[in-house]
Amino acid sequence: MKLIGLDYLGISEFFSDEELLVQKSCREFVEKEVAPTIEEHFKNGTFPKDLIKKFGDLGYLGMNLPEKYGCAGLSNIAYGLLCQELERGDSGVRSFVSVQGSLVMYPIYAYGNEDQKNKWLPRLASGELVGCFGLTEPNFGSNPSGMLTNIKKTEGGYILNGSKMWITNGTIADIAIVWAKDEEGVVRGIVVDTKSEGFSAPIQKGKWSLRASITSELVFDNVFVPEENLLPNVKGLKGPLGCLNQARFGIGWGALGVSMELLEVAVEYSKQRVMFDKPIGSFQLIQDKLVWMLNEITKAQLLALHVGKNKDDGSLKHQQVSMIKRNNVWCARECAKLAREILGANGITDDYPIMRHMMNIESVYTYEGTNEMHTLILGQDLTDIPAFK
Ligand code: TGC
Ligand code: FAD
Repeated sequence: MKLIGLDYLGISEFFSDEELLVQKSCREFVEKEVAPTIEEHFKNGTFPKDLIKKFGDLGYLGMNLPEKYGCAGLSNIAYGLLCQELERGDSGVRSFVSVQGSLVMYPIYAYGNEDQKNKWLPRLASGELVGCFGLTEPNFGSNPSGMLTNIKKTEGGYILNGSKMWITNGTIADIAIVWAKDEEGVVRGIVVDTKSEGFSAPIQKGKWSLRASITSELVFDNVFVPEENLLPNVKGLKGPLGCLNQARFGIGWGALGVSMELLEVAVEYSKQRVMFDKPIGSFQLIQDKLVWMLNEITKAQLLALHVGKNKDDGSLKHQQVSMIKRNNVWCARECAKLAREILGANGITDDYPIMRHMMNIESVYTYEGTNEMHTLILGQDLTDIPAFK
């Protein structure tokens, strides 16, 4: 089997047949189930909820987690290719799968006890339950260590107070993984049943980006959380940051899917569109843009492949994840501008996916650590000097 789509350097041989099969079947799934309705969902600001059960049936939710919890147990590279194909469809669709698998199932898997894993993972894997991940607060985005959301011990559990902002899937979630400080000021992770008294999740409106994705505020007004919902096996900010490594990895691959589609659309258009009696693809200035995209996408592919190999063999450093997230989302953002230029006026219409991807990628550039945060993480790794403050 071979990679579908751009493979300029012939890297198919570095993927297993199982991984290539994931790519192929997800490509077909996106063409059949996502592409026909995504523009309408984007315009209406709705998430295609009918996909949730289908994701579950196909093993897309927590794909790289073990089979014993109802997951597919596939490699991290397979998960990366899944994200690539889903995001080619739409960043909002990939976001749903990222949040569910990397930010909700992963912390239960990595920091939960056996009872918690058995209680929640199989139902999250099947799509019966939807989860969300609450880290960001209105005044603490890039710097989550300042969070004000807190838990206080009470009989049989904890009382949760505070609020979270910009939370993907918040309004439709059955459970929320919430990061809050305990009475000693230590960050802890808790699983909050969204039907609890005092919990609300109003939808955030007015987005021009990631419109086919639900984004919400989470408000906790004296919410009681039972003792058994505290994730016992992690304390401190490394808990949520450890989850972000999983999601940032998937985003790095997802952004590749966007870049690849943008290049394909731009190449096709440049061969068809005639100006000054010639296809615009015959002009050197157009070819320069296409080759820039080809070059950067190919480098981004190699980065994704190698970071994926490191993740699969257990040698991955979180700074390497910052590199793939930073580079590959930047690449997609630049490709969106170039593809839009090549299509001229047609580039701004919904006849092509360019503006939707361009608007989506603005969120992707900011969430899961802004481009600047990842620059500083890498800068610290090089110099041993943190430059955040
Ligand atoms: P710092 O002192 O550096 O670290 C605190 C502790 O955490 C450890 N650590 C990590 N552990 C695992 N993975 C990582 N990536 C880690 N980075 C740091 C560190 O070793 C330390 O451990 P210990 O044992 O010494 O306690 O923490 P800091 O407060 O200085 O923060 C560093 C900074 C700025 C890099 C971090 O806060 C950061 O990454 N900020 C960006 C925030 C962010 O990415 N938010 C994302 C919210 S979720 C989201 O956007 C979901 S979008 C969902 C969708 O796809 O729709
Ligand atoms: P700020 O931190 O206010 O940053 C503003 C600007 O200042 C940025 O350019 C930033 O890079 C820059 N900046 C900040 N500090 C520094 C510095 N030290 N040096 C240089 N520049 C700096 N969060 C969740 O917890 N869960 C979710 O599910 C989730 N989903 C999201 C979905 C969407 C659609 C969006 C847009 C966001 C989502 N987020 C989520 C929040 C996201 O993680 C934050 O938006 C992100 O971490 C940045 O925080 P901020 O928006 O408050 O920006």
